Amino acid sequence: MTTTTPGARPVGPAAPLPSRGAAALSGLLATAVALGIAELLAGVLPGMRSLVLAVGDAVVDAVPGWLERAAIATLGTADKPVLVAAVLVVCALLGVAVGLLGRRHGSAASAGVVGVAALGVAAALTDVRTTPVLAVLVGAVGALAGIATLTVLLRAAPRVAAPGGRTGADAGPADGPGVRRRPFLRLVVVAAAVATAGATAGRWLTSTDRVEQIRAALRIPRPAVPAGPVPPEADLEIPGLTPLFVPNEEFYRIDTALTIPQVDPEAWSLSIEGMVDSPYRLTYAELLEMPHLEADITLTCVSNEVGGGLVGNARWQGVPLRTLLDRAGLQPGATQVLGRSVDGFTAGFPVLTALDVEDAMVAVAMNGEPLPAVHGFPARLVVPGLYGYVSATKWLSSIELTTFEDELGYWIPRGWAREGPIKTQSRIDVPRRASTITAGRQPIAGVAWAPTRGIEQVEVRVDDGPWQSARLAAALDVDTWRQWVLEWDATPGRHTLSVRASDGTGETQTDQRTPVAPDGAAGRHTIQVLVEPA
Ligand SMILES: Nc1nc2c(c(=O)[nH]1)N[C@H]1C(S)=C(S)[C@@H](COP(=O)(O)O)O[C@H]1N2
Ligand SMILES: [Mo]
Repeated sequence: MTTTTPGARPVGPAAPLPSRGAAALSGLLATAVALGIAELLAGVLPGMRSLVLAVGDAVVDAVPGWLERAAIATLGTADKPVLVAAVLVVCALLGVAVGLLGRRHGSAASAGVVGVAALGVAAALTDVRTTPVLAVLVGAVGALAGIATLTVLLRAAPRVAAPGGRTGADAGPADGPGVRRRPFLRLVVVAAAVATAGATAGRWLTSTDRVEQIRAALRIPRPAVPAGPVPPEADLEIPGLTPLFVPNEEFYRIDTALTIPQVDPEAWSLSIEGMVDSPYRLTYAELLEMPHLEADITLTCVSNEVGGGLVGNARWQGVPLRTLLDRAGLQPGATQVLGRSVDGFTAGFPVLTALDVEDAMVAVAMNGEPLPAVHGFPARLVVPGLYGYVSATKWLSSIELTTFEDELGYWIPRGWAREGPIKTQSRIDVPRRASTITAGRQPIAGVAWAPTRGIEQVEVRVDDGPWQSARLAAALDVDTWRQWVLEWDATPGRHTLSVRASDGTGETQTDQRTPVAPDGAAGRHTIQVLVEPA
């Protein structure tokens, strides 16, 4: 037998091997050093991303649509940290395996380290933000650092006699307690420090601070076409009722991005391309200089359950989509407008909608400030009347004119409908579901939305009673949700409250419940409350 363990001492058969614990720890640290170095390089090099995040993104991309939906449903927005943690745990386990392998088979262990790095590189190569040469380079440097760490640690690791080897006083190089631990432990501390420092520095270098500073210093020009004034009767200001405009910090967030894309507006541009006569590019400065439109638009997610919180209303400002399309000159065959994000996400909707829906825009501001990073800085699409998954591309990098035969948006092959018009919906905010309130006069209040059609009527039913018309807050716009309230004389006992809205076409929400997939939940929000005697 020839010993190929990295750092194996030149001894004969059944030579003492690094102890299992020390070998496992060595492998773990070798992997950590490899990842730490890769993180550091990813932070320093433009055109390079974290290999860990690249693997996470690749997992998101690869899992079937139903699993992705289930993950979002059970974990909510915690799905992202959970995924990153899972990738790290798998790396740690692979590291331990490599370390144990290294006890006897050094070159196989080195190959294992290369394999772990190669997984990261393969994932990075599928990422549009990564320069391929850099990914390979970073993977190679990380792997070399990992192999070096493994070799040095295993060489210094405390040893035990190999099974079947010599034991007792005769055991030779097998270590007595405490004999060779100290140099090994010193190296362990060094390796852990290198890994931690690399990862921390890398993360810090890619941190949000820089783009956030640029964003904070921006001034968005006044819109050429401002939104109308907000009449005081448009917000009923009932405690517990969602405000007419949801503050940016509270606005729901849905996207596939593991980490929020940090886009430097100076380096960014938007291209209008595909089936157009004259494709062109706009810089951020050019986009700001064009005449802007301001509009109050309610945005919602197709994954919003009846009564759910994946809906919000904001004042958006940007360049009308029609202006941008007109300038490019649409070719007759073009039927789809496909927005593409800097991270590769896509969402598409019919050209007819783009031309018909007046307030569809490339937005640069949300509620009076530059788009927050999570909501798509520097620019995103907002199209009234369409669920976000087919329209509201954040971190927009291109608008491509194409057809539904040639290309489909990100979510369509994952089990969602090709077209996603928003269904008329209403939600009870007050009283809260399953809450206890006191008998007497109590408001039942909430919001209702049917973007592009408007809300004409909202009715509330208590138990099996008649449908009663709620009082509607003043309408801002057909694209904006409306608050509503019904004063209720609550009597002691358990009660069931239901709501239904009718849109501007006169159509009333169905009571037939459908799940969110494939084209959005239908059905009426119904809650139970307990009324206690006053
Ligand atoms: N780049 C990118 N844009 C995206 C998404 C995404 O995953 N990536 N998700 C879409 C979906 S499904 C919705 S509902 C809206 C949500 O926008 P918000 O996070 O600003 O509320 O963004 C849309 N735009
Ligand atoms: Mo969505």
